[in-house]
Amino acid sequence: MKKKGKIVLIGAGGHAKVLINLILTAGIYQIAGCTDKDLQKKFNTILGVRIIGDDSLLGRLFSDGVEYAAIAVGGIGDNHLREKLYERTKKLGFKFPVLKHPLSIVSMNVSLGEGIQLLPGSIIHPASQIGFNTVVNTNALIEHDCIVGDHCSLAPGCALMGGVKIGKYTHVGAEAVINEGITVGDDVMIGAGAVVIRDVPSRSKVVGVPARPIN
Ligand code: JB3
Repeated sequence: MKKKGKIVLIGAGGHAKVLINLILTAGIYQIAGCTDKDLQKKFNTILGVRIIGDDSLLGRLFSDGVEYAAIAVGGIGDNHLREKLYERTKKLGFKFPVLKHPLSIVSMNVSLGEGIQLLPGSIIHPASQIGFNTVVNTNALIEHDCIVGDHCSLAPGCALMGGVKIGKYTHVGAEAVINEGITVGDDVMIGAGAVVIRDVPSRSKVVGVPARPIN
């Protein structure tokens, strides 16, 4: 049997638990441990996985044969942190595999960037493209012909209808719905439960039904 590659998770909070569950359920990698910037957590375990120290250990881990990494910081409200961790870790040589829970569905002609995380119940329909390091959380739906940028987070239960376009770093809140053909810019925050019926400009926040801008 082929030996499983080793993966390190960067971050050891709630999102890390969800990823540990995904990786162990899929049986795809051996988890080498989690790093966390909070050194008080060092040597604790989460779901049986050891928190080995902070990110200064990553270079040594790579030299010791840990080839893969996953950004396990959820980044709610700050997807730039996910980007920073991704870029820094990539420079050390790590690869970021697509992490797909066995209960996530990826249809035909879908393009997935590296480091995408597909949590249980998420569905991506045909001809959609998802940029790298994006989280498609539990039960999120991406309909046909959508384009989602890099470093986005799509929260549980949100739905992007056909042909929606989303820029980089954007957060789509839980259970939010974005109607067919809408374009959402970069670095946008869409509140939980919002229903987006008009295009949303970059660096804005919208909430409510129908979704309206707030400061
Ligand atoms: O809403 C859902 C379903 N999930 C949320 C997820 C997407 O985002 C979840 O409920 C949380 O809101 C959030 O999960 P996350 O990011 O795991 O949050 P938290 O439980 O607060 O844990 C973040 C961990 O990352 C903390 O232990 C931080 O110390 C750690 N951290 C922050 N910056 C870092 C860094 N760890 C490392 N290694 N490096 C950093 O730079």
